[in-house]
Amino acid sequence: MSAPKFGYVLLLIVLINISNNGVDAFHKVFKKLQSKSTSLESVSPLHRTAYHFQPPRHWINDPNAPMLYKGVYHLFYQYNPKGAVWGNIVWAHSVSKDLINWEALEPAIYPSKWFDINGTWSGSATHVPGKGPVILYTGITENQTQIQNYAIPQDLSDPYLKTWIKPDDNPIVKPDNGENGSAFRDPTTAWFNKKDGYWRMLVGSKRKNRGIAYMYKSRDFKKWVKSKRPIHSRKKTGMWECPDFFPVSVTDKKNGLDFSYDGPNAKHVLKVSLDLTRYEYYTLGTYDTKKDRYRPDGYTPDGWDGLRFDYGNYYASKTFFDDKTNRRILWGWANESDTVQDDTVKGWAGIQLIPRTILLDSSGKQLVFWPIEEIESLRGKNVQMTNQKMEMGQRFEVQGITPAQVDVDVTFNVGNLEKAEKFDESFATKPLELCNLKGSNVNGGVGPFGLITLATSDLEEYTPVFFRVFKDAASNKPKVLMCSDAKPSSLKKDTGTDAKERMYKPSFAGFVDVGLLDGKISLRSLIDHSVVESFGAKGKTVITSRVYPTKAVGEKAHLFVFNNGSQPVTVESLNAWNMQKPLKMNQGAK
Ligand code: DQQ
Repeated sequence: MSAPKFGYVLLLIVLINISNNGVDAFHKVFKKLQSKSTSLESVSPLHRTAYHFQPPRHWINDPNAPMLYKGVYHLFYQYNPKGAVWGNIVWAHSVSKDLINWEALEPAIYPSKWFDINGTWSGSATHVPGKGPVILYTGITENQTQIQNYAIPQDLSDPYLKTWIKPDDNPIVKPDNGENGSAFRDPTTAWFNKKDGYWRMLVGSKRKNRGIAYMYKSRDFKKWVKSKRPIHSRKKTGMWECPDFFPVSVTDKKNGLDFSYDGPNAKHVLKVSLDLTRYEYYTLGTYDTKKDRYRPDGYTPDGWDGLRFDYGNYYASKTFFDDKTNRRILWGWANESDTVQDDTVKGWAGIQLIPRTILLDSSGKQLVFWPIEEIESLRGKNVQMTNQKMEMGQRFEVQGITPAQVDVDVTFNVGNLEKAEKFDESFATKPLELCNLKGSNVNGGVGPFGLITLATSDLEEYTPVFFRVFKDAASNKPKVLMCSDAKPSSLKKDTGTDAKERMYKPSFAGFVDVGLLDGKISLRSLIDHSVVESFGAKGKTVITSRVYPTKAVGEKAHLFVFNNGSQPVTVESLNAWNMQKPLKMNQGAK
């Protein structure tokens, strides 16, 4: 092959490799659409979620500065008040007493000063003793430089923190000569180091193609100085957006830890959101507070193949510590995978996924995630299934509920694993390729088995979420693959003209680290019209899909359990609940 041709093929491969999960590298700007407002009356209810966090209309992206203050939960989010695509971004602000019902307040932060006139982008909140909560956020300046600013509440006695002030001594951090002013954003919550009396926080960035989280230190939370070393960086990962850095307990299997925890029995988590792939990954490691160094444990890849909070449509996530219930709670954004044209027609785009608690898994090598228990207060009518044996090719319908809006939790028993297929090691870091090769209809030994969600009765449309079990000679353990496959989810014709504006119907996948010694594996899915959030093996592997069925809609949607493996699989127990709508979901948001 001649050199230029080879170069072209290489470029193509690179482009294919960095093809993202439905959103463009950074948010695509649709100039003509960004201020095309939708009146409340013309917002389309089709595919709108019932119990996920959404404003009544228009575009949302990253969750910002989640926190608990005087008994009130706060969630800010990147919001376009004028249209259903990214643009005109402000910090919308909502409050809640139960993380279920949300009241919209006035936007807390919006472009108005030289230091944020071209954008008020993502950031975090820190409780600073004596000052109350302080927000750090990215401002885009008059000359399009990304800098870090702070904002403080006007009235600390107001639990709703309605009004925020952006003092004139902003910014607190500007990019220096070595830093890239167009890739320098999303400050984390700060943590306090008692040993030296300094606060520290991180800012996401890149140098060439190396992802970087720079660290800054401050005594008074105003004057911030760059640390000699970034907390971490990684070649070939591109821009690191929305970093998050927090401790988890090794011994306490119930409670989370505060950001500033500096005691025994803790590991640290560094999560970054990769602008190039629009996936996130995290490492677990040791943070030496004296030397101020973070070292990943090295059990899992530090890069594109790393562990994920969620292997599906999940981005720009952020945690906070709830000191009332001692939980570390995670928020994450799911963009639409519908066409941009249809987003504008329906008048809304983006949801926040159900908040999840984070704990360290008993293996110490990964995290586990579980929907916050408050969500169970929305459970209504319940139906059950027990001891239902499924031979190869059988499926059973879960009847008596409205499957477009349910919480379903099932435990399967796969019996022995003799028939499990041999695992091909070349797929060890490629769960997605394996899933694409062996979908829900490709018969196997043990599996595929799982749930068929948002389906028509004849499976013209359906979104299967399933497991497939292999025998792994290398580890002598079962290798369990989990997939959530949107490919058959919709008959909708794609109207997108440009590939980036097309409807996106991907398969998502991750491995599940379970021994299956008792033959059991659980799967819980939160199904809400256009979203399926699935938790495998009690939250060891989580996958979120966005789907847009044309027929499997509302009352017409069905839910099944199925088995397409030659080994019979038993539904040991299944519970499904209709989910109610919260009473308040941001009515009146601007
Ligand atoms: N979204 C924000 C940025 C962030 C990106 C802008 C991640 O601050 O890097 O809306 O989705």
